[in-house]
Amino acid sequence: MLARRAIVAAGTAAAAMAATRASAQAAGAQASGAQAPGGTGAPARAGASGAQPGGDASPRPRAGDALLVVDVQNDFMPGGALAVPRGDEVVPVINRLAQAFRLAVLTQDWHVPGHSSFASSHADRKPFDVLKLAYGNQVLWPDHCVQGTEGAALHRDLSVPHAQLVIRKGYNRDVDSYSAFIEADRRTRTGLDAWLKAKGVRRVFCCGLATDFCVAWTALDARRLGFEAIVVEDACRAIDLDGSLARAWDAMARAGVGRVRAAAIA
Ligand code: VGL
Ligand code: ZN
Repeated sequence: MLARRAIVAAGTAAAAMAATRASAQAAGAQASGAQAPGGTGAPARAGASGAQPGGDASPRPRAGDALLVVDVQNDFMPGGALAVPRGDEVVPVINRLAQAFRLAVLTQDWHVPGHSSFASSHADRKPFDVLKLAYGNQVLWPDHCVQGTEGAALHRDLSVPHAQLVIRKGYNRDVDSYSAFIEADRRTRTGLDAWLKAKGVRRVFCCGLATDFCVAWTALDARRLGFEAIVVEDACRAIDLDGSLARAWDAMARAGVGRVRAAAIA
């Protein structure tokens, strides 16, 4: 069932192929060994770890807040190409939550065919192997979220009609991007940081799929870039293999990422 591999440097684990129950992926470690949530490599320090800078700690949405809805896409749903267990359960929670936010951003994992994060793009490799690419270790996934496909589409019941921005990421063939802010090369920006700052956003609430990959990387980068960040835990679902979820939460706690339940917000 689980393909488990020792990974150098970053707590890479395995993702749950729900459909096939085949296996899995790593612990929120991203491609580069540099800073995985809970990775064993030397994590880059988040910009301001520890206390939330400024502001009160209330999770009630206020001016300067935005909701980031990460990768609520068909391929991450049960039966999808890279299924997250119970991933569909986040949809009604997010729909309700989103109504409490004036600013909302959606993200989509948005890979070109033949993307370097796909096992199928490499000879003699299979999903959940780890391969060293130019920027570091990359977990190899089943093909997923290919641009324009049904698998890359947002879940049909996701309802955030007032979302002002959709950030698509992972479209550079040779660079993956779990984070909605910075690609796996740890240099290329998606533009989300500047957009949020132009809108006066100081605090982001993160939800979606998967807690221990794209949500965690997004929240950690938000901290690195100077935002307060809070993950809405019951509006996320995880891959959670080999303790990857616990490691992700640990990394987020150390970086000053808050954690709340949706009921505390709306
Ligand atoms: C994700 C693995 C590969 C995610 C995206 O959205 O968490 N995980 N691509
Ligand atoms: Zn992907």
